[in-house]
This record gives sequence, structure tokens and C-alpha cells, in this order.
Amino acid sequence: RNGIQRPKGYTVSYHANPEMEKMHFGPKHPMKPWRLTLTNKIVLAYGMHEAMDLYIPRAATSQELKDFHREDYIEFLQRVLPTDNTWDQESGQYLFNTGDDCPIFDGLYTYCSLYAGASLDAARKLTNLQSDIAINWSGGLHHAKKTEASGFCYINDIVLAILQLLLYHPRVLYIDIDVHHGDGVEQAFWSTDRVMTLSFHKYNRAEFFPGTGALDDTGPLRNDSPGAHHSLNVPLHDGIEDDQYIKLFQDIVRPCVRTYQPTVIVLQCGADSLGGDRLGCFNVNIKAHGACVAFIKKFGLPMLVLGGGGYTARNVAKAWAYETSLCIGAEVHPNLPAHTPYLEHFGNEKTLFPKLDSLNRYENKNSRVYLESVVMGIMEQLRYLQG
Ligand code: ZL4
Ligand code: CA
Ligand code: ZN
Repeated sequence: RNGIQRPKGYTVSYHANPEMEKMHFGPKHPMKPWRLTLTNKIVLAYGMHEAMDLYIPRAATSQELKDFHREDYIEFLQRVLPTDNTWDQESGQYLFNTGDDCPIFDGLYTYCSLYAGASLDAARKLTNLQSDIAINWSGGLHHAKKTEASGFCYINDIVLAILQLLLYHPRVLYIDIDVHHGDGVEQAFWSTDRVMTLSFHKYNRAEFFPGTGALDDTGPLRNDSPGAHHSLNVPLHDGIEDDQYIKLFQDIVRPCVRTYQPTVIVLQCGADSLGGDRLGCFNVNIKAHGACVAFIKKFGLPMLVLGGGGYTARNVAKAWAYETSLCIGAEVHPNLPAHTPYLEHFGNEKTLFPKLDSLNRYENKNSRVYLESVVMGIMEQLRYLQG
């Protein structure tokens, strides 16, 4: 009915479990799993499901979670209740870094095992050759560490998915366009040359979470460590604009792919890099965010597409629905279909591409010269990988 057809010559799989969407981090917490409901409603309203294989993923087993995380941490997540006292007298901290950012809420373990299961299923569709582009908008939780929660992330589904891909792929390129640094993924693969991590983010060591990801943090310093020069970081300032972001992304990703020659790409599409995000500080519009996805798709490599941050739900849903349409190669009408559920939630902006209003703009602190120096810094790292 919407004229949406299956892409010719490749398969897209879409992994979404509606059980996750009901979860609540607690009053006023910025992370709203409900944004996933809104995303899926738009995807379905456009009829995009006609063009993809839809899967309701299973929960990951505790054994699978332990492929990256330490046993005692997983057992803690399995056992802990919102009513428990998790304050540790000895360390003077909450256990495993739970607290305001990473609260213990009802159904926490179910939530974690569902988003991790979805990323694992998606990765396995790629390695089974049953899918060429696998999408899990509930995943992309890049801050979680081996033994602790961090920045709204408990289980690092990205690390688990990459470990799956590494069973079949010699080289994985991980690209992260969330406004925050992808520190958990970087740390997990810091010492290997089989994963290259590349994060674009707002960087301010003292003032912006997590404070890591400087241009010269590129892997172990010893030149004989395989991981040297395989962690790349693109530190940005407030207010970057569409044309700057797209050019920077392409000018950096193109040589990374040419030099590293990955056999699969994992793309974390955190939507907090959009203008108007509750936690973000860029001026990037949905079309420019999507242009990154479209650019990666053009390499024709198998691709795992994940969510991440994104705290202004109506924008997150539009961006991820639009990016789903780019993955299937469908042109969608810019106006949301009239039968979209929750249409009232979008106020008077019933378009996929709302204009960033001037009240929400950040002053652009990224000069042309600064961005050129960042590209040069990355090129310098890539030179170490040649020959
Ligand atoms: C909140 O209102 O910068 C959590 C977090 C909970 C509700 C009630 C508690 C009020 C903003 C954030 C007190 C909250 C204090 N509630 C939170 C250093 C901080 C210590 C914790 O997109 N306080 C920590 C994490 C970042 C910090 C960003 C991005 C995830 C991702 C991938 C994670 N943490 C200062 C903040 C609120 C809250 C309001 C909040 N937390 C904003 N930024 C952070 O990269 C998914
Ligand atoms: Ca990032
Ligand atoms: Zn983020």
C-alpha cells in the first residue's frame, strides 16, 4: 500500500522485542525505553516491515553475558531488587557503579538480557549469511564495562555482538555517532588489531561524560602492541552543523575503511547527537544523521546497526525510522502517515524532518581549522597501519 518493497539483492533483518519498551528507569531519568515503541510504530506505519525480516529476539542467557562480563557482576544483576540496599560500606560506593545514572529498577535483568539477546541474534543473522543488514534499535549501550554499569548501560551488547562477529570475521570496524564517547567498546578491544573503534563525540574532559576520547587516545602506547593505533577518536565541540558533520564523517570513515579493510561494520547510531536532544549539544538534523548510515551502507559490507543514546523521544523515533528506510533503500514520504499511532505526540511537527528551531541551537564552537586538524590527526594514525 505504501509502495515499500523488499530491497533487491540483499536482506535486512529487524530485531525488536516489545517486552523491553515497558521498562522504566524511574521518574525524571532521561533514558526512556518507550522511545522504541514510538520508533517501531513509525516503521510499521510506513509499511517498512514488508521489506524486512522481523524477529522478536530471545533473551540472552547468563552464560552468553559472561562471554564479556564477570560472573559476580552478572549474578548481581540477576539477583538484585530495587528495594535492596546496594551501598557498600567498605568502598563507600554503590555496588558495581549502580546509582542515579544506572538505577536498579523493576525488571532490570530482563531489560538487559533482552537488548543483549537482540544484538546477539542480529550478529548471528549476519554470520549465518541470513541477513546483510541487521538492525537492533534497543542496543548500542556502549558504556558498560566488564565489571560495572556506567552511563545508563549495564550490559555491553556491542562488545558481545562484536565477539560473535569475530568468530567469522578477521576485522571488525566499529563506528559510534552517539554524542558520548564509546568508551566501553574502545576499552574492551583496546589491545587487539582485529577491531578498530572510531567514535565521534563531544569531548570535554572535565565537563562532559565520560571525559575520555581525546584525539591522541589511539590504543596502547607500545608500538609493538597489536592494538596500537586501532582506537580512533574524533573529539568535537558544541554546535557542530550538518554540512560540517557529514563532511567530517566521510573524510574520516573513507580512509579508515580503505586502510583497515574491515569485513563487517558495526554502527552505533546514538540519536543524542541530534540537535534538540535533552543531553546532547550538536546542531545535527535527522537528514545529516541519516547520511552517516547511508554512507556506511554504500561500502556494501555486512552491517550491524544499533541504537544508543537519544533523549528527545520524538526525534529519536523519527531518526531511527528514517534510518531504517535508508537501510531498506526505500523512499518514504516526509510526512508521517496519518494512521501513525501516537501521532498526537509529535505536536504540529508531523514530518520526519523537523527543522531545528533557533531556540535549541548551540553556538558552533567547531572552526574549519579545528576540524581540519582533527582529520589530519586521524590520517596520521592511519599511516601507522599501512605496510
Ligand atoms: C539522571 O534527572 O555526567 C539520572 C542522569 C536520574 C533522576 C533523579 C536523580 C537526580 C541527568 C542525568 C540526580 C541525577 C544526577 N535522574 C546524575 C557524573 C554524573 C553523576 C550522576 O547516551 N549525575 C555523571 C551519563 C551522564 C554523568 C550520560 C549517556 C549514555 C549514552 C548511551 C550517559 N552522567 C552527573 C549526573 C535525572 C538525571 C538527569 C545525566 N547523566 C546526564 N548525563 C549523565 O551514551 C546510552
Ligand atoms: Ca560517539
Ligand atoms: Zn549518548
